[in-house]
This record gives sequence, C-alpha cells and structure tokens, in this order.
Amino acid sequence: MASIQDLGATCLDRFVVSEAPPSVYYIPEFITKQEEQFLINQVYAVPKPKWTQLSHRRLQNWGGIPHPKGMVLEKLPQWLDTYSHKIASLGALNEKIPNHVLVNEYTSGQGIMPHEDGPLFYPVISTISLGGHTLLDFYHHPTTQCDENSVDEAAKVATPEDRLFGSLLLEPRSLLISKDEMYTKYLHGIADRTHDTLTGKVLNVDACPQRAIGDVLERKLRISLTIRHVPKVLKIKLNLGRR
Ligand SMILES: O=C(O)CCC(=O)C(=O)O
Repeated sequence: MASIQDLGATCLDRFVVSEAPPSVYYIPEFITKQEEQFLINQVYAVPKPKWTQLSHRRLQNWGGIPHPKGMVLEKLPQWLDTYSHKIASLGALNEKIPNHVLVNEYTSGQGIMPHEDGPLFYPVISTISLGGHTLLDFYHHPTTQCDENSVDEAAKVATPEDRLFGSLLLEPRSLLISKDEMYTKYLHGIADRTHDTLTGKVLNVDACPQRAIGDVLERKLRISLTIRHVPKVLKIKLNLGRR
C-alpha cells in the first residue's frame, strides 16, 4: 500500500482527529523505522555547540532565529529539508514550504510549559516524533475559557489542570499537524511525567494502533522535530570577512 508520503495532499483528510477542535491531523507511522533511525543519527551527529541546554530539555534551532523584523534565513540541512518538502506536499500549509525546525530532546520526566507559538510563524505546526511517545496537552487560554459574552473571572485563576481540555498521544514516527483554532486559540504543553495514562481526554486513541483507554505508557527519550514556516525573512547575504 502506498504511504501518505507518496500520496500527498489527496489523503490528509483521512487523518483528521474529529474529536479535537479544528484542525488536527494525526498520521501514525508517517516515517519508517529506518527513516527514524536515520533522523536520530543526524540529530546526534551535530557539533555539541548546536545544542542549547534549557532547564528541562535540550534543543537545536535550524533555519534562523525568528524575529518580528524578519528572520535571517539559514538554509536547512538536507536531512531536515527533505521532510520540510514532504510535509509541504501534503498541502496543509497552502503552498508554503517550512523553513524552520526546532529539534527538542526530552528525557523521561521532562516536558515543556503550556505556551502558544505566536505570530512569528505561519499558523501551522507539524511535528515528527522520534524514539518515544508523549502526550501533548491542550489548554484553554486563561482569558478565553468562557466564550461568548464575558470572560469568567474564575477562568482567569483556574489552574492549568482545570484548563486542560484534551491531549494527543504522539507515538514515535508519527506526524502531527495542528492549525486553525488549535493553533490560534489554545495553549499546548507537555507535562513533566515519567508515565502517561490514556484516559478519555486523549482525543486520538482510536487513531493509535494497539492503544486503548486505560493503557499506562512509560516515557522514554523522545526527540521531536517541530517543523514550521516563518513568513517574514530578511534576504541578507552574510559577508564572512571577504571584501
Ligand atoms: O515536542 C513537542 O512535540 C512540542 C514542542 C513545542 O511545543 C515547541 O517546540 O514549541
């Protein structure tokens, strides 16, 4: 059977997570085990200074530093550019080709605080997971939980747990694409945990082969490739000391 990588835009709709707000696409086994190992090898082949150590994870930034005045574009390495083009060919970014990749490495027990990706990016996030699974949690914004006419004061002070409305199980080799309201309206984050229990709040359990509500999954080392498009770029040619 042809994989989604070969079929392109024609079949993305088959992978929509209908239990989630618009729009989420979850594609299990987007890459093969060989591709996964190749990507892991590339991640660990980079020189040490390419890593930035944060208190709860390590990361690599590729493509440039997004900035309100424009990103000075750095060409993606071939191993990332290949997947940027494969994702573009699925049609989720309206002809845009992702030019920026964050590589995040989480050991078991590490996560990322709830946040939004903001206006520096074209509002589509694509994530390839390598090595281990995680649960990506989605939260109502502190000031928008109560819709329509008024913002409930209680919502502003609610704890993150109160504002959590659902999670997505991201298994190794999967691709997640989030856009529309899922990008603009909600925060996303990963809890600092060593085990995840699949509850009714996990919105894509049905799309995960061999998983069921009640399963407890032990976290392993996970690497994520967050692949996005930065629309505002500066076309500066770096003059490296030459006259
Ligand atoms: O690792 C992930 O899947 C999430 C990463 C993320 O939210 C980010 O880099 O902004």
